[in-house]
Amino acid sequence: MLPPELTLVVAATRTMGIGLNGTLPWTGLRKEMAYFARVTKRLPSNAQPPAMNAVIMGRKTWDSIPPKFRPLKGRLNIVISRSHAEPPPPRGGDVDAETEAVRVGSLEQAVAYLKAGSAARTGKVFVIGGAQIYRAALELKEAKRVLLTRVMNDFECDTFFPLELSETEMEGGGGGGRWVKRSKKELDAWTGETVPEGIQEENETQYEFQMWERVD
Ligand code: FOL
Repeated sequence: MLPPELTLVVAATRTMGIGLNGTLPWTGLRKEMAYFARVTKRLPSNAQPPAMNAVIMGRKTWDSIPPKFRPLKGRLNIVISRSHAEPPPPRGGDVDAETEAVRVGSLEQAVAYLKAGSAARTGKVFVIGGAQIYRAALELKEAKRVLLTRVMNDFECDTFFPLELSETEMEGGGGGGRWVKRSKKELDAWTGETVPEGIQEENETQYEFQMWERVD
């Protein structure tokens, strides 16, 4: 398999806040969470079951997911923690993705694990956080895209997405490269969905679904 493209999925405030005290800064964005679940599950058009998309996350993000939703169903869950220095057994080994997560020691190991598996078994590959894992992903050329839910309200945050994505100053940090916002049509085409356009409101919180891509 070729090195998989990585798509970062994140909901962030205007100051790129993503977390507070080990959890999301807001509650009750149910449709936003449903969007996350649908988009990360939906296979690309060139794949079919039993292929699954993969979600790569850090151990703290894994811990933040309510146990009843863990592992995220219908997706191959890969969890990164430094205490897992040993590479995992190859795919087709003893890992039951329906009941548990694959554990690896680094983002590079997660990517290597997917590369070693058969291409027929993996669809899209998503990086779902948190900040440390996003930062590592943004250092890699394979990180091509960010599905950003821009939350318009201010929430107290202690964890931030390590890349500036602002409509005015388009030079981002985090591993270099130039990031451009794609159109709603391009977002629909990539996700395979008709994504609601414009400002959404839920639980007195406003947000917008966006897609950004790195242009080299
Ligand atoms: N990206 C976006 N757009 N929104 C998020 O809330 C988000 N959250 C994370 C990463 N990227 C995101 C990390 N945090 C669940 C909980 C926390 C979490 C990620 C996922 C979770 O429980 N997901 C279930 C949905 C269950 C439900 O329907 O409420 C899932 O099946 O995906």
